[in-house]
Amino acid sequence: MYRDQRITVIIPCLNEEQGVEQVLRRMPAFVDEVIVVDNASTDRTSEVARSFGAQVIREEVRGYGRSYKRGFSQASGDIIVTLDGDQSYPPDAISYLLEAFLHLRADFLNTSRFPVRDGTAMSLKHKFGNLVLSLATSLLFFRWVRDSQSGMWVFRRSILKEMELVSDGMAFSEEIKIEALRNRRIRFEEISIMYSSRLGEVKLNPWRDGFYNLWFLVRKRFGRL
Ligand SMILES: Nc1nc2c(ncn2[C@@H]2O[C@H](COP(=O)(O)OP(=O)(O)O)[C@@H](O)[C@H]2O)c(=O)[nH]1
Ligand SMILES: [Mg+2]
Repeated sequence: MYRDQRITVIIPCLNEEQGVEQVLRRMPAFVDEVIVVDNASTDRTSEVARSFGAQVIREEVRGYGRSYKRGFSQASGDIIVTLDGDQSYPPDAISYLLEAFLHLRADFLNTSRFPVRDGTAMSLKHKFGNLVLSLATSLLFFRWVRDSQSGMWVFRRSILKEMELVSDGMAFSEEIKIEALRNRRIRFEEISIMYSSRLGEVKLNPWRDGFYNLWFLVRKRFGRL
């Protein structure tokens, strides 16, 4: 519990046996429920996650968005916090994020990885792709978003029923933010975090996912989704 709110953390994992251990080791004690969605990993992700006390759900169909939707359906907390299973997002920032979330009376708090301070955390190509996608999101939806691709968010579970989340893939990250920021009943805020280099292998395919996400933004904006 954090200030009388029940906290659920959801971590989607595709072959993250190294990273998930470090993420779970650093999980604050006030977190009530940790759900690891194992996206049909072929390594020991599930065993490792279970041994560190997480509840593991296995999602057989691959996809980042698909894993999250599966995780949301199992969550019981008042507030949901998300992060990758690769140790790139800081579990020790959760208390600071919750404090900001409650203080700002936000319903959806996005985190921004920018400016990236750790020189090894993100390649120039990734920085450029993220800049283009965040700029496109801001222009298309008339709202300044610094990091439309960040994987760490804090939100009230109750707002999920107001959202129409169609993406099963990497575009899910921008989609959930768009659903939050264009809904007048949802208060959207953004705050900086420290982003570090991941453990294990990168799952993102920068060109394919980057262009797809840009195309997804346009379709989302002009009513095809
Ligand atoms: N790309 C991808 N990531 C997945 C999938 N299922 C779960 N994930 C997890 O989603 C997170 C994001 O992927 P990652 O490679 O870190 O992407 P990046 O953070 O955008 O560079 C990681 O924790 C992955 O293990 C999937 O089907 N595809
Ligand atoms: Mg990652």
